[in-house]
Parts: sequence; C-alpha cells; structure tokens
Amino acid sequence: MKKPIFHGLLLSFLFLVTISLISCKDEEENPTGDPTNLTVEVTLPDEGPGVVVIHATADNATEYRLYVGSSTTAAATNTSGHFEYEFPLAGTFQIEVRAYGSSGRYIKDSRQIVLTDEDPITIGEGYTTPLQYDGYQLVWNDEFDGNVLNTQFWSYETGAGGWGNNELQYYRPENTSVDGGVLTIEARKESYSGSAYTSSRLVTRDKKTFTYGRVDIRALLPKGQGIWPALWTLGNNITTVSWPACGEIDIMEMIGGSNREKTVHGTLHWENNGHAQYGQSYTLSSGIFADEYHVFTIIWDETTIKWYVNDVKFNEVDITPGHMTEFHLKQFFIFNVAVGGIWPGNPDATTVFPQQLKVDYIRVFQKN
Ligand SMILES: [Ca+2]
Repeated sequence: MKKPIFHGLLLSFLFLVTISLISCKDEEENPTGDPTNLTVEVTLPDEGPGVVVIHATADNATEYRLYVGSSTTAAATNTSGHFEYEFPLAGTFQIEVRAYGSSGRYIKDSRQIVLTDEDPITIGEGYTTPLQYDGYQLVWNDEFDGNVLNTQFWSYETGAGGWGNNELQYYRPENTSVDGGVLTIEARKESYSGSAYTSSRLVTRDKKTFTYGRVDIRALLPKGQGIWPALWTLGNNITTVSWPACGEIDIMEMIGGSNREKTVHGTLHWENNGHAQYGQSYTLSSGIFADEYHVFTIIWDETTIKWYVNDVKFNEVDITPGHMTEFHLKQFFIFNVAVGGIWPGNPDATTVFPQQLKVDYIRVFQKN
C-alpha cells in the first residue's frame, strides 16, 4: 500500500506545481479574464440547404454564443463551442460566433454562408441554337469559356443610385464570375456602401457595337419577387444624344414574383417628340424561365426588329419610320440583374438570395 501512496503524493505534488505554473502564466498574459485566439470552422452540407456545423475554439473561453442573421438574440449558447444549426432554405446568411471570457467580455468572428439550391440546373438543360445560319456569318461571340470575364469585350458599370428606376442594388464587379462555360451575375442580399443588395451590370460600350444582325443569347434566368434580369442594348451615342434618343432594344426582360416568371418582355424605346415605346411579351406554356436555359433572339435588319424565344417569334416592329433613326446606328449590349424598383416592386420575405442570371453564350451574326 505504501508505494501507491508515495506515487500518489508525488503526482499530486507535480499536479499542483503544474497548475500553479499555468495559473501564473495566465495571470501574467491575461490578467483580465478575456478570451483570446478565437478560431471558427464552418462546415456546409454537401449540397443544398441543411445542417451547418460550426466549431469554435478560443483560449480562456467560458461560453460560446451563435448569432444568425440580424437577430440580437443568440440562436444557441454552450460551453463546447460546437454548434449544429439547420438552414432549411437556400440563401445567403450572416453568422457570428462569440467567445465569452470570465470577464464577461467577448471576441467574435463573423462569416457569410451561401447555401445554393439542391440539384442545380446544368448547362445541358434547355434549348440551344447553332453556330451558323445560311446567309449569315458569325461576326462576334462570347462563349464564356475560361475563368475570367473578357475585358476586351466587357466593362463593368458600378454604383447605386437607383439607375433611373428606384432600383435597390449596388453594382459591383465582385458579383460576376465566369466558370464552366457560363457567365454568372449574382444578386445578393448584402449591405454595401448604403445599399441593401449587390449585383453586377456588364456593358460592351465602345468595345463591341453593332447595327443589324441576328443576336442569340442563351440564358438561365433567376427568380423571386423583385428580381429583374435584363439582356438589352443601348445606342453607343448615349453620352452625346442621351436616352431615349440613343434607342434601347430590350431583347429580354423578366420581372420575378407573383406568377410572372414564365413571361419575358421584348421592347423598343426611342425618341419621338418624347419617350416612345413598343413591347410584347412571351409566356411559356409550362414551367418558368428559371427551370432551364432558353435562347433569346432578335433578328434586326434595315426594316424590322423581330423577337424570339427558342426560335418562336413574339414581337416585330417596323423601324422604317423617320422617327426611328436610332435603330440604324450602333448599339452596345448590357447584361444586368436589378433588384427592386418601380417595375418589379421590391423583394419581400419570399425572395431567396442569392439569385443568378447565367449566360451560356452571346452570338452576333450578320448577313453575308
Ligand atoms: Ca458557354
């Protein structure tokens, strides 16, 4: 019995020495009881929304708290720093993890979590058009191959201010990406420089401008109340003659929400003793434009502009009248996703963010 007791005493002695060394060290480095060195590991579900695992560690932490979104009430509190939190819907979410010390003070780490819908629509789904047509030659195309936007073709237009329609988004280059043969413009619910949403707007102004031709744009549209994707043109002389005298060809516009996502609009805007416009819409017989890729086309020549979805014509305008000279001059392309504004109305609780406009290709053909 003696030996174990001796060992026990020795171990106790070593234990006390160790404890006192640790506490001395702690008192020297952290006399306040504040936590330090917070690290946060976030593990997303394999695909789609679901349970997000958050693991936090910090020195001197006595409690961890998880905050989700803008709530000032902790979603969960524990002493382990291990959280499993379920996000049932796709979207972009802010989380904040706080580590509290015995001082009652905390340090924090904030993260943005993006959970996308399960089963994303692939580039192979939906209508396609050929690379050549009889009587035409391909004069410009962007197939969005590679991993960066081709700035020989495209420029970013940035900023907020409503863009003439009380739109809510701030346009930034950060919301554009090129990957897998597809251009993606992403509208996010994200505060930036006074705006509650961000998105992107791309233009070919002064870089790729055309008068007449067949234009095919293959795209997958976003959806949701207040989401407003557009594939359109403006006259390259807009800086000198202004709008609407520069002319505007809306190849495709869609406003999301309220059973409107099965319909696209093709419209002309021009100057004729003030703003003149003429448009028609096309409605799918089943499904919505976010279900698969569609090809949005105009065939524009000296006498008419015609609009098509998947090679089905739905609008035609005679551009021979003398007050439509703008449609015999150079136009540049614009791709954007607006958020909110006069026409679609603003996003509401049903709108899921982020939303993406995806473009597989834009091709311009002109007559031989
Ligand atoms: Ca492509």
